Amino acid sequence: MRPAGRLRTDDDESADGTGGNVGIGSPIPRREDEAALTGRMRFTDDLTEPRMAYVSFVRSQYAHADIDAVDTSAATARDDVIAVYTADDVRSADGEPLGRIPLRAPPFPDAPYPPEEIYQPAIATDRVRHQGEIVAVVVATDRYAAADAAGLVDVSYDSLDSVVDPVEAVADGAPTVHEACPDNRAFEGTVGDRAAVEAAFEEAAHVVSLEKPNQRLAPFPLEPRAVLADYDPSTEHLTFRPTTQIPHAYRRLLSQILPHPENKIDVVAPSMGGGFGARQHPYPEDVLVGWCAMQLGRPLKWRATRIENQEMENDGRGYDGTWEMAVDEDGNVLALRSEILYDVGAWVARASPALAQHSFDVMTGQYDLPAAHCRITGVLTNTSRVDAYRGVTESDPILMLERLLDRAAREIGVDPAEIRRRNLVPPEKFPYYETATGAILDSGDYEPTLDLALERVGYDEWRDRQADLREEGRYVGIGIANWVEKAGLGPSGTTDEPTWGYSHVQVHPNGEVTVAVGCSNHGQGHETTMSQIAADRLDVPIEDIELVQNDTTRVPQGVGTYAARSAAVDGGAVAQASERIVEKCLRVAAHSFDVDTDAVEYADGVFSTADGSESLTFPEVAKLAVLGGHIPDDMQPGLEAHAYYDPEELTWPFGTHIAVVEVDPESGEVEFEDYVIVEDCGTQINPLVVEGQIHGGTAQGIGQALYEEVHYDGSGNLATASLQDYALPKATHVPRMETHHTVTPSPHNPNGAKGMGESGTIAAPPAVLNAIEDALSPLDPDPLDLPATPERIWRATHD
Ligand code: MCN
Ligand code: SMO
Repeated sequence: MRPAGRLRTDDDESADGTGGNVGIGSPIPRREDEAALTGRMRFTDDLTEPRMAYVSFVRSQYAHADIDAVDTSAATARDDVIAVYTADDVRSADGEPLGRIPLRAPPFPDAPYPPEEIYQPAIATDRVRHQGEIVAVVVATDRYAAADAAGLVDVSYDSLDSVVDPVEAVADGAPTVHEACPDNRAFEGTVGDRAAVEAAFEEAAHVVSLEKPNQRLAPFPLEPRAVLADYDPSTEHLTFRPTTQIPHAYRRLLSQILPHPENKIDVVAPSMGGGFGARQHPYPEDVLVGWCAMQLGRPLKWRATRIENQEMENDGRGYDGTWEMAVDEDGNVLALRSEILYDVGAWVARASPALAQHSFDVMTGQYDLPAAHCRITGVLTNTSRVDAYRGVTESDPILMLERLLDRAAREIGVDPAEIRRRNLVPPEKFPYYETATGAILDSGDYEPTLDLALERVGYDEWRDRQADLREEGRYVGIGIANWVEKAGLGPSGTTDEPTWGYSHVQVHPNGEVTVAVGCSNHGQGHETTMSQIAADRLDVPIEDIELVQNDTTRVPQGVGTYAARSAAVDGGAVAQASERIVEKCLRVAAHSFDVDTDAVEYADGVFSTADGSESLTFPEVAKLAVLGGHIPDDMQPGLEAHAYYDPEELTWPFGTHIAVVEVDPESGEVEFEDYVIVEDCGTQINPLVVEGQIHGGTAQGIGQALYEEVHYDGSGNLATASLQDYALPKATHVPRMETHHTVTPSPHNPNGAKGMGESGTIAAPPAVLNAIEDALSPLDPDPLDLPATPERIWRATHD
C-alpha cells in the first residue's frame, strides 16, 4: 500500500523519486540499501587488524552466588593464551576498580539517584547476581582458543537463593539482590495529583481495572553485540569499533569508566544489524575489551554468541501493575491511576530510572483526562537488566490505557470508537497542551486520524459482519488503539545527558557536500533522509551529498539515535547548518555581483541578481568561498557550518491502529483479517522510510501481542536465549498493513517533523489484544496475558 499522505500525491511527478525534487517529502528509495542488499556493509565482526587477538569471557552459570575462588592456571598454561584476567587484575592505571556504567538521570527530576553499588560493574568481584555475569576474561590468538581456554577457568561458587519475579522480590522474606537495597526496591517515582484522582474515583459511576504484566521482551537485534578495540601506546589513542547506537556518548562513558581522556578515545561504529534501544551505553564487554587492549597494546575483538548476547543484552518492558480508570455514566474518563512494579534486573541499567520517569508523561495518551496518578517502583531481581526497547516510554501506558478504554466501553455499553472520540484532546487545546501529569504536547489533531482509520478499515461494515459471523459461531474482533509518542529528545536539561542535535556541513570547492550528523543510523535510513534535508535546504542534487555518521573522528559531536530523535533533532541541526551555508553563499555571490546581499536570489542551485544579468552556480560560489580572495574583506574563507539544534520542546506524533482478527476459541489461533494504520508524524522527510519504520515496528508489536516473552526459570536460568526458544514473528505471521497519514506539523521544529520510529511497537499490542478480546467477548473471557498464545486464549475461554 502506498501512503495516502497529503504531502504527496501519486500524480505529483516532482516527488516520485526518479529525479527532480528529492528533498523533504520525496519517497525516494534508501541510498544505503544497495550496500545492504549486495553484502557490502561492514559489520564489526567483518573487520580484522594485523596482530589482532580474541577475547572470550568466563560467565556465571548461576543467577546468584558467592564467588569462592577463580583458578586460571589451566587456561594460562596454554600456548595460545595471551592473558587471563580476573577481578583482582582489572584496575585503572591508579590501581582503582574501574568505574560502573553511570545512569543518565534519576527516577524523577528532583529525586535522589539510586545507590551507586547497584550500577553495573565491568566484572563481578565477590558475588554474581545474574546468569551470564562476567567473572574472568581470556585473551588468546584466535576465537576458538579463547573460547576453549575460558572453559578451562575453574570458578567455585556458593550458590544463593535467587528471585526472578518482581512481585516476589518485594514480598517479605525474598532473597536480597543487593545489600544496598535490602527490600529490593531500587528507586521509586510518583507523578500526578493523588487527591484529585481519589476524589474522582469516589464519584465515578464505573471503575474498570486491569492487573496485568507488560511482559519482559528481548530487543533481539539479529547481529549479536561485538567490539574491536585497539590501543596505540605512542599516541595513547584508544579506538573502538563497536555495536552501538550512540558513538559519542559511548566515548564519553568509556572515558569515565576506564578512565581515559575523552579526546584520546575514537569510536568508529561500523554498520549494525539493529539496536532497538538495547545499545545505548557501553556494556561490561566493551569496557573490558578496551581495558585489555590498553594492557596488551594490540587489537582485540569479541563477538557475542547468540546465547551470550541474550544473557547480557538489556531486555525491555518487564512491568507488572494495577491500572484503574474512573468513568462517568456517559463514558467520560474522570481519572486514571496505576501502581507499577518495574523489573530492573540485577543492576540498574543506564536509562531505566529515567525511562520510568518518561512513562508518566505519556500516561493520558490522546485523551483530555482531568486527573491521573502513577507510582512506579524499580525492583531488583536476579536477572539481566531491563532498559530501553523500542517504544519503551509509551508501551506500558498506552497498552494499559487502550485496554482499559475497551473494558470501560463494554461495561457502559458504548462503542469502543465512540468512547475514544468522547475523550480526545480537542484540537483547540493545541498547540502545547498540558496533560494531567504535566507533559506538554506540541501539536495534535486526533479525531481526523481516528476517522480516517475507521473509514479505511470499513469499521461499520466490520461491525455488521461481526454480528453475522457470530450467528455462525465465528469470532471476529475489531481492536482500536490510539497512541502518542514522546519523540525527539531534547530539549537539553531533561536528563544529565546532552540531548541536542548536531550537524557539520562542509562544502568542497567542487560544490560537493559532506554532511556530518550526530545521530547514528543502524537501520533507520538516515543516509537517505538526512541527505534529503540537506539537499532540500542547500538546493543541490542529492548525488552531491555524502553523509557521514557513527564516527567520532569525522563527526565532531553527537548524541546518537534513540527516542525517535534523529529526524526531529539532528534533522533540525542539518537544516540549520545548511541554512548557514546558504547565507554565506548569498554574501559571497553578492560580493561577486557587486550588489547588496538582499538583491541576490537563490533558486535551483543558482545565485542570481533579480534581473538575471549576473549568475553563479552553487559549485562556482563554493569555489570562490573556499579559495578566498574574491570574498568580502570581513569574511574568512571556507564554506562550512555547524549547528547544535536544541529544540524548545519534544515532538508528539500520534495515530490510530485498527486490527481485525478472527479467533478460533477451540485452537486458540488468531488470524488477521485486516490491519489499518493512520500515522501523523508531522512533515514526513521521506514517506517510504516512514512506511518502512511503521511496518517494522508493527511487526515487533505483533510479536509482543502474540509470541514473545523472556522467560527465566525459578533458579534464574534464562530459558529463552536462542531463536528456537524466543519466538520472533516471521514474515508469515505479519499481516498486510495499510498505512495512511495525516500531517500536523510540529510548531517548533525547523522541518515540521516529529519522530516516529517507535510507533508500531507502541500501538500494535493494544490494537491486537483489543481485537482478540472483542472477538471473544460473547464468551466473557478473563483479561488475557501477553503474549496471547493459543494456550492462553484457550484457557481464557475454557476456565
Ligand atoms: N522520518 C521521516 N519523517 C519524519 C520522521 C521520521 O522521514 N517525520 C524518518 C527519519 O528521517 C529516519 C526514520 O524515519 O530515517 C526514523 O526516524 P526517527 O523517528 O527520527 O527515529 P530515529 O531515526 O531516531 O530512530 C530511532 C528509533 C528507535 S528509538 C528505535 S528503538 C528503533 C527505530 O528507530 N530501532 C530500530 N527503528 C529501527 N529501525 C531499524 N531498522 N533498526 C532499529 O534498531
Ligand atoms: S528504545 Mo529506542 O533506541 O529509544
